[in-house]
Amino acid sequence: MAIKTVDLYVNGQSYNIPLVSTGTYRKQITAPNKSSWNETDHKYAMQLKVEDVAGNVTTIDKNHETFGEKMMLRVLEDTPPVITITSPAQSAYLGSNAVKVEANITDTESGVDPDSITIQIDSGAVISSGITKTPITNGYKCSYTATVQDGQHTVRINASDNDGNEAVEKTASFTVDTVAPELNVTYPPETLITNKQTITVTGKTDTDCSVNIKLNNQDQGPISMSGTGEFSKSITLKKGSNVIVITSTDRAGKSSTVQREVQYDPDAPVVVSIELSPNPVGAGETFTITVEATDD
Ligand SMILES: [Ca+2]
Ligand SMILES: [Ca+2]
Ligand SMILES: [Ca+2]
Repeated sequence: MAIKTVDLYVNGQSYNIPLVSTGTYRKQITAPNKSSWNETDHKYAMQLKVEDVAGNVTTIDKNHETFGEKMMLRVLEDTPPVITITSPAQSAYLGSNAVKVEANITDTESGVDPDSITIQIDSGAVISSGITKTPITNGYKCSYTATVQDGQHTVRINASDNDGNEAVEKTASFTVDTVAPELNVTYPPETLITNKQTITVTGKTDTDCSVNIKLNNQDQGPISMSGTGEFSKSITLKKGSNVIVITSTDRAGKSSTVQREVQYDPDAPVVVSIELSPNPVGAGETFTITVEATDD
């Protein structure tokens, strides 16, 4: 007898495999254009049917004792996952040594392999455990709290999909600064009484800071600063008591505040009365002067 047909069934398609030499059938077949990851056992289950001219059929599928494994086709896609770091933002200044690292990792076909997700801070150990992975559409939202020293750091995130495609590594650089700024106000001193209405507040702070001056609760506007952190601002006092609050804030939001109190007294004393007693006075005798005066 003779074989009539040899057919292969893959992913809903059938292919006739032609005879190429006595007893041998061969065909080049285009694989499904989709990863087999989401199939049972991550493989396409194929069926081979060989029929003779009398109508007898031999079917070989994945359950066949000898050739079962040959009927399982693993198909790999080639698009890597996409990593988006959502925290920390690039160039962020953070005020805490506990840094929240967050990223969304997605892959549209075979999907992100959760075990492939790694986080690395600077040149430290590659972290793969302790990362919280919350499923989102086509992937995971990952979060991890890293403990780092003050200073500049870079976080690196890597991942692969279930078909072994590695994502382009994503990085974010950030600065941790937990120390409040130095703030040295050189003028005015802690308390000052002056007859000048305009005085210049001067001082020095860290170079990465911005300075704010409030006079009697009123913002005195932009303060220019030298490259070495010196600042000065001319302010106009009101008569009487004035409160000056100087605040320096660094880029991580930590601030230091200094307060000064200045009395502005523009008025000369007022003499109310003068009395001499006795007057006239005898030569060489004593007399007493009594002065009444006030000052605001
Ligand atoms: Ca992929
Ligand atoms: Ca600081
Ligand atoms: Ca006075």
